[in-house]
Amino acid sequence: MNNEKHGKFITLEGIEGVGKTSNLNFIQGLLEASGRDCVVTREPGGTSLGEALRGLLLSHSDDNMSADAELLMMFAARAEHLAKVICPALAENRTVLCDRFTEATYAYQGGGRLLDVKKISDLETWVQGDLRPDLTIILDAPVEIGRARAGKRSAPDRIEKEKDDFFQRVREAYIELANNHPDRICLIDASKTLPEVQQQIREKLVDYGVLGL
Ligand code: Z5A
Repeated sequence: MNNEKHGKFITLEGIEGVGKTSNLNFIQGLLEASGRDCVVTREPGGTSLGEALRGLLLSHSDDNMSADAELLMMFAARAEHLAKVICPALAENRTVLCDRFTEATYAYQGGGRLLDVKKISDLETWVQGDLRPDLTIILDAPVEIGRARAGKRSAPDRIEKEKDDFFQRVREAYIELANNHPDRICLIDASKTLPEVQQQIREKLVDYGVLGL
């Protein structure tokens, strides 16, 4: 893969219900006001093949899907997303704002499903080469807060139906990722009110050089 990139690649992560969707438009607004041309996308998804895979991954049509099949489908969707959307946009100097990316695989398939992290890092290298997000914002909140917020909406999908201990491991894996890569991954306290969360996000975008002061 040709990983020559010019635009900024920003990803938003966290357990369900922490506020990724609520904050995506806010971040897009800040970036566009600063003159960046944004592409907003999501994983799994972002292409017609990726959205079809998302449907298979999240629906209850195959509740007993093996963890390896789930992992490979996440990366199949990602390979298509990189080839058709992310890499072309970065090459055109656009800013890509993506709702979840590979850190979700480390958190959910590694932390949640307890898959060998080496399988994930091998696929990451194969599919992405040396491309990594310039900044990953992890919205962090206790599992009970995320689940209570998410629970106010629709019926749980195939992954959302997992138990609290699964999401506790997902949360811990996200915290570990932030601790291991402070140069490109930051944690936000998403248990606060929405305006307080957005203030923290604004500060991090400045700290990481995405926004001017
Ligand atoms: N997945 C995976 O396993 N491996 C991978 O590699 C990838 C993904 C890429 C995709 O779901 C699923 O795929 C996900 C991980 C897995 N499964 N799970 N769980 P998704 O990302 O599309 O959906 P989600 O994680 O389930 O997100 P969500 O439930 O839509 O949550 P959210 O976007 O973070 O939350 P929200 O919709 O913005 O907010 C939820 C509610 O809380 C809403 O009513 C808001 O008004 C409210 N809210 C938000 N912020 C606040 C604050 N600060 N205070 C009070 N209330 C708030």
